[in-house]
Amino acid sequence: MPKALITGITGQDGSYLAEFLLDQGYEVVGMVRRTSTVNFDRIRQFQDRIAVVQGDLLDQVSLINILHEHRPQEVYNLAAQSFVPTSFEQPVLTGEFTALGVTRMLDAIRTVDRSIRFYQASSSEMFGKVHEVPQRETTPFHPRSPYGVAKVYGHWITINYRESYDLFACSGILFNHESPRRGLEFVTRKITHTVARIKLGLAEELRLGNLDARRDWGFAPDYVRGMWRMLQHDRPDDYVIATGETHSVREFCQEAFGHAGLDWEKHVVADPRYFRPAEVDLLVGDAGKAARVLGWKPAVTFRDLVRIMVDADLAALRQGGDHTPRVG
Ligand code: NAP
Ligand code: G4F
Repeated sequence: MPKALITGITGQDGSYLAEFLLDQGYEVVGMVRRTSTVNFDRIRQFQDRIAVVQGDLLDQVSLINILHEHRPQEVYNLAAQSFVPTSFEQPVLTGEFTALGVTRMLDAIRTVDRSIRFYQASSSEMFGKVHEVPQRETTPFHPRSPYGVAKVYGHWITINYRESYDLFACSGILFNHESPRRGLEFVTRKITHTVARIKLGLAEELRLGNLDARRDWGFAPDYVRGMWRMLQHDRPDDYVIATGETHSVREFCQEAFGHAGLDWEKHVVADPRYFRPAEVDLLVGDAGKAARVLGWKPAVTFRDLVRIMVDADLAALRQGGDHTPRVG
């Protein structure tokens, strides 16, 4: 039975990846950091089928100990401070988690077992102020936030360890991917969750920032398949994973409110608090290399993604009531 270690297992992608790997017959070890109350909402349904271990990307000893004790063949490094606005408020901490955390894990692998295959969760935020459209593996980076800068570091240190120590290390440049498990502060989930609350009479307005920003939005379960395929190939390499379609935040609103039978213009309010010091205006990826080499293709379209998310938020609110933590 192959064994995989996932950092960031309590996040959106970590939870889908763990389910996918369990279905493939893997033994899954999930690394979680210590918190005063447990935060296992996304992994509760399969928690008894995985090993949960404590570790932190800030603490290299914990990473070395986990690798020694559990001996995984594959490591998926998904843990990060992943919210772009927070990276402007906490740039140093973001660098510690999202940039140096990658080096800590790579060096732990170099020390403990160089045969481990390593996946780094890189991001389309690295393209930032884009130099070409669509963006592909060879497009130059121009990050626009401390988060984007930290991810560029993570990407290059992954390549550096591959070239220096012959590690099987891959960097997956994933464009935005969403799901009903997306954190509530990210724009897609903020929209679908508020649409559901408005529909059920629990809210009246949705306050948003830049409606003109365009993103290439895919479905997270499709994207974790891409991560796995990278580590099954016979050579380590870097791949863009994207749908090839781009839509504005405004279009996402239109689709989400429309699906619930609501008029978005009656509810969406512009709020300068949600604008960023520097914006990424347009992202659209070319996943041609992943299609050719890995046979990867997305299954869920933009329209279906919005519907899946709105329907899930409506169902959850109808079933469980409104326990929404107030964000932002
Ligand atoms: P997410 O939901 O924010 O999850 C982040 C995970 O990282 C959580 O499990 C969090 O644990 C963990 N974490 C944060 N700091 C840590 C630390 N110091 N030590 C150990 N664990 C730590 O993110 P996601 O959307 O699943 O994304 C997964 C990865 O892909 C991230 O690296 C993200 O930057 C990258 N990425 C995401 C997208 C996207 O569109 N989703 C696109 C490109 C790249 P807690 O539960 O304790 O907070
Ligand atoms: O949903 P967002 O916060 O995602 P963003 O910044 O694109 O980052 C996400 O995708 C990256 C991949 O490209 C990941 F690496 C990263 O970890 C994260 O998962 O914002 C999307 C767009 C932005 O242009 C933002 O300015 O939506 C715009 N927006 C407009 N109003 C808003 C809001 N974003 C948020 N979060 N909240 C708003 O009220």
